This record gives sequence, structure tokens and C-alpha cells, in this order.
Amino acid sequence: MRVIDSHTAGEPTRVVIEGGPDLGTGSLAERARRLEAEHMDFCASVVLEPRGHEAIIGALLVPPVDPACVTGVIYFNNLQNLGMCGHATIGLAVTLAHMGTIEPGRHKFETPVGVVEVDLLDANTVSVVNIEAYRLHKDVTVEVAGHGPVTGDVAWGGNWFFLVKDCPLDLVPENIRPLTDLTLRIRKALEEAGVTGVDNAWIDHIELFGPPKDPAAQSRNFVLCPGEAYDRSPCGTGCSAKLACLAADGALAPGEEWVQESVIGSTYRIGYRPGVSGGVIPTITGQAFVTSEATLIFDPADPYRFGIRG
Ligand code: PYC
Repeated sequence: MRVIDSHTAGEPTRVVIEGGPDLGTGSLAERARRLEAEHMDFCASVVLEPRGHEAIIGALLVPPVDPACVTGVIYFNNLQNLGMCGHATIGLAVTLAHMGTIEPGRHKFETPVGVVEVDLLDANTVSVVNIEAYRLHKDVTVEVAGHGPVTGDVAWGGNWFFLVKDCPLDLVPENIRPLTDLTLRIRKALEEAGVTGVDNAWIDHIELFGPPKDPAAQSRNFVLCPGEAYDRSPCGTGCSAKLACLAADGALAPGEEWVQESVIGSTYRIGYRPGVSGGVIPTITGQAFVTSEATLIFDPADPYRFGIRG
């Protein structure tokens, strides 16, 4: 299997360019469900140790349904497929440019949650126009074990998020362990309280906000991804959910720029235009860099060929 690795604002992406499973035909959403139901060994073997680690997001290239799209893509981690993934979309655009498949300019990628547009600005800089993001609930309070009440908003940005405005901990790399513990507890509290997205969807991403370190930024975040990994980047779909909340609160006007910092200090420039269903169409601009091209080997005698699972 051939893969190309990159990182976007520190967050890794592994694009499978050859040797992935055949998911047959149908919509991207149907093929993503098939990937999750029938090929989790493949997903875990690509992203987990000993070939990877829990923070890697895989991107499986598949033929698009919409002929206007350069490619279809299904993002996945070791547990599930992701509807959309902002950092991996930036990483994919830079990877396709590295392969000579796309040139600077506007392109479309088809994902399980809809078509997204990417503007390849130079070899490393990409703007992603995401699907429509919206806030579902404002000010939901849950009782978090060992901590007390925590209030946040539930919003959709291509994945489901619970967004907490004032993080009680400083958002710095030294606090990644306690930030991870706190967000895992918040996610459990949401599950226990029955707080979900639309159609009982699991709120799998938890996002904490605090003041930025860089004076050019407006905010800093920490994002827990499905599983126990945190996002090294400011999280593209998390920024989309944030923009939906800012717009709903009247805190950011259409076309205005917001700089979102991640817990490691990397940044995205973000903004929105109004959506057609009352939400926002986010634009996320960031940089990715290719880090390796590799052939993954699956030796049938290797007891860990399907990844080391916790
Ligand atoms: O950038 O949307 C994102 C993302 C989701 C999970 C990790 N990164």
C-alpha cells in the first residue's frame, strides 16, 4: 500500500494513494459506512502503531460521484470514519499538488458530508470552503465528574462538537494531559446526560477555548478528537463549528477574519459567509507540508499487522 504523509499546522494526515480496499459504488456516505462496517482492520493498520499513532487521520481516495470533483475522499481514524476533516483536506490538497495532480487554483473534493472547495494558493497554503456549519444548542450545562458543571454549545462543522468558552486550564502543551482528562470527562458527561447531535449522533469532538498567546490571534483552543488524541492544529471542522457559534452570537460579521490558535500555537485564518439554511459557509486557510512517501508492508506473519489496539 502506498501512502503520502503530511502535517497541517502540526496535525498529521496519511493519504492512501494505492492499495486501499475496494468500497464498490454508491454515494460517498454509503461507501464511508462500508469502510467503517467492513474494513476497520485496514483503518487501524494504516493509522495506529506500529506504522503510525493515534493522532494520524487517514484519507482514502475513492472515485467521486460528482464528475466536477478532482477526487472523492473518506477520512478515517482507528475508530470510525469522519464526515469531514479540515486539516486533512488541506493536507490532501498539498499532497495532490506534490504528486502533480493539481495546480494552484480552485478544486472540488467530494466527502461523505458533501462537496468542499479548496483553493491551492501556493505549494503549501490552502483555503478550504467547508460545507454549511451551524449551532444546534446554546449553553448546555452538564455535570462533569471530578470537576463540576461545564457549559458549552453543540455545533456541527462537518463533525459534532461541544464548545466550551472559558477553559479553566491554561491552553499550553504542558497541560495536554490534564486537558485530555478534562475533555474525556466532558464527553462522558454529555453521553450520560443524553446530549447528542442530530439523529442521536455522538458528540465525539470536545473543544475548549481560552485567550491566545499570539497578539495577532483572537482565540486559542484545545480539541479532543474521537479516541483520546488531541488535534495539534486548530481543527478545521472545529473552527467551522466555532464560526457558526460566533455568527449566531453576532460576535463576528460575514467576511471578517478570525485567527484561531491551537494548543501548540499553530494558526488558521478563518471567516465565513452566510449559509442557505441559517448557518455559515466557513473558509479555513492554513499550511501543510509533505513529510514522507512510503510503502506500507503487511506481512501475514506479523502479529501486529492490523495495528496495536488499546
Ligand atoms: O481539522 O477537522 C479537522 C480535524 C478533525 C479531527 C482532526 N482534525
